[in-house]
Amino acid sequence: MATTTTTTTRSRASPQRMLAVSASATPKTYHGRLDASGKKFAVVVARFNDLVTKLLAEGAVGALERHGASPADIDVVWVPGSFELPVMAKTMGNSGKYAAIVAVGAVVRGATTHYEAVVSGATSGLLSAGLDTGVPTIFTVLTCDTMEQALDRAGGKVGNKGYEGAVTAVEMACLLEDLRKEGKAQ
Ligand code: INI
Repeated sequence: MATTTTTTTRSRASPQRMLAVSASATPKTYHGRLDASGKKFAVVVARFNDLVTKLLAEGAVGALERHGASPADIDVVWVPGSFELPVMAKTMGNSGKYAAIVAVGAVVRGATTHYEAVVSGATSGLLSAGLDTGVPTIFTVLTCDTMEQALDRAGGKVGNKGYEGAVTAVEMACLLEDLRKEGKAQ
């Protein structure tokens, strides 16, 4: 059987040698821990459709506490409607006090003629708030056709999106904390 010893005779920078080096290295992989202890969170909630948003906010606070946040480290701030969520999230994010912000609202198509305006304002506004502040700003705004669909997602048969949003907030806060410790995020 033919054998080869070519790797020992190639120059140090040969593609084969580089392949061998990179094959032995492993990428450093980061996953957000789910540890909310010692971090401060804000839950900004729209009062419009508060039958739904109260349940979402309760789910969010429950998730933060379940993952170790102290109740004293959770601020719940009520604003009139989902359209007002971005400005509050942005200004609170800019305070530098919060590890993450959960923005909670419920926009129901049947309840408004300006559904699209409210949804697009909340969506792009919350995205900008997170990007501008660098504080994870979690989009927990239900956009539903009916109140029944909204209630299904606020502790009903489709779970509680407030709870899920808060878990996302904890994951992002932990990821950023870990990356910042290593100088890999600002
Ligand atoms: N705000 C909501 O959060 N959900 C809605 O369904 C809604 N509807 O139906 O109009 C709504 N409107 C109010 C809006 O968010 C503002 O508070 C208002 O336009 C004043 O800026």
